[in-house]
Amino acid sequence: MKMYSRFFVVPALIAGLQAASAGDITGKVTLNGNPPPDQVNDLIKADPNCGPLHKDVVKIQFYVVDANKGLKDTIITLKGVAGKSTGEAAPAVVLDQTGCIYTPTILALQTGQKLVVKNPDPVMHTVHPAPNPDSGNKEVNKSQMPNGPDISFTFANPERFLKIKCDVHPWMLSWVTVVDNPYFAITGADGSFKIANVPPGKYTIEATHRKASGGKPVTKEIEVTAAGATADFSLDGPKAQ
Ligand SMILES: [Cu+2]
Repeated sequence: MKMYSRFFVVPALIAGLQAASAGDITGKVTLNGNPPPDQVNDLIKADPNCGPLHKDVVKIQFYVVDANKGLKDTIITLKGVAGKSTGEAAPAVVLDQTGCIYTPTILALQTGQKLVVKNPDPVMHTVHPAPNPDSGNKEVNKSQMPNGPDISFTFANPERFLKIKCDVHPWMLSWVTVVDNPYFAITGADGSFKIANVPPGKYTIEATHRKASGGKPVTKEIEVTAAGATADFSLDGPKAQ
């Protein structure tokens, strides 16, 4: 009889743990409509220092969409989890400058999490975070010599698409979304995303792209259980708006 009681107790314990455990939110963002043609970056071509670093024509892509309309670089965030930043303990996020182009151009990190900017270029850049004045984040402008040491920044307050620019090269722009919790994601090349280990509960989930749907958040209501949750979004391209 002892054997039987052991077999029954263990599944009951596992079921109890799962009821209170976190789940993953997964989903996909697609673009409704067609993206506009990419623009040619004429400024970089004309620049005597940066132009020769590129053999091919450099394009500016506002919408990165795959064959199935999956929309890359959409920021996914949750409401109702504010003030839970783990940014100070999180690994740094890297922003690279190669050929006078920021890579990636869309980033997201937490308040207090380090943004490390690298300059492997044979060109001097300035790294100039220019936050929205309402955010309370600080504007800073630092020069970075060719192959110079890394520069680090942190941001104290949440902000959507905080602009980072280079005052030497006006086409250099990167957009950093700062959140105050670890529950966020950026969609990949196929438009999909995953936010892992979200505490169970009801949330408003937001998908924000810098251009699609007018750059405004598109929201959905979800409930996360131990089995997770899914949230798919369709954001409007320029012709669908
Ligand atoms: Cu520059």
